[in-house]
Amino acid sequence: MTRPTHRAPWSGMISDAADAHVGLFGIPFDSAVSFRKGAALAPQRIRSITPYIAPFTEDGLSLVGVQLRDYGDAIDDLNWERYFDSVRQQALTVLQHPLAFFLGGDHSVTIPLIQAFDASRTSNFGIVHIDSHTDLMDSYDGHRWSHACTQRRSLEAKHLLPQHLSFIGIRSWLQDEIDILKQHPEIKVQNARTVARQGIAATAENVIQQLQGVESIYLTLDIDCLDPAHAPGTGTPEAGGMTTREVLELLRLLFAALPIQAMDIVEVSPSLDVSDITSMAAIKIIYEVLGFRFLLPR
Ligand SMILES: [Mn+2]
Repeated sequence: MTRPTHRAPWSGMISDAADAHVGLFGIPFDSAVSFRKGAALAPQRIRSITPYIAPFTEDGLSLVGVQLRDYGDAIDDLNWERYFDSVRQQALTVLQHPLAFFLGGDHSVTIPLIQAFDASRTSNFGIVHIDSHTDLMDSYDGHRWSHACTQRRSLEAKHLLPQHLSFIGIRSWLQDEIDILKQHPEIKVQNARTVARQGIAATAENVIQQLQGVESIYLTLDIDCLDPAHAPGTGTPEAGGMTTREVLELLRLLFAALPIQAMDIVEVSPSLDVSDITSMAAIKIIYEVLGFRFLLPR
């Protein structure tokens, strides 16, 4: 009996090439959550499942030619500021690949990642934030780097204009978030109900129109954008979310039309998961995204 050749991390797509298609980096950090932990376990859990996933997209396109360089995980540091600083530094290397892919961790890890993205830009960039929350708090639980503050920190980035910030799937609010959006009506929010009523194609088209002309985009996907039925393993599940099918269709349309150069998936919490449903959803999304980015015409 021969073992399948993909029985290796990332289904054998691993490459040490400096110019590999994808640079991947894990940030196993969940000290910024407001409710339930476990997201720090996601990068290793996800990696450990990948040898059992065949390297094909759902359309049957082979991912064997896609080269993925895995930079491993950020090293623990009890000093939060120093930790985020080292994440920022390492992200600069990962961002040199055509697609940088980051695995959280809770959503606070997107703060240093977007700061690194900003630092490596010479022109304005856009952000697509797919989540049940806007994460627009100035501070939360007494901290400016909470996972509830991610996009508020992005608004401080040098190359991000508020009109280039796009939210999809929102269905939970805090008062300060509503207030900052009143100050910045140019920030676009398509909440979960809007998405359900108008459909995925219209949702994607609105984002594509909004980000027209922007030269690069960072897409952050909080797994709690999915309905808890599709992603039970997450710290702050919110009922009424998108299906995995809908998110895959949304990403397909966005990747086909927009210059997305970096993406993260955050808030997958293996210790809260059921039968790895949530980790498996993340892997499905990652593999399909590799196909959208490198195997489909743009
Ligand atoms: Mn979030």
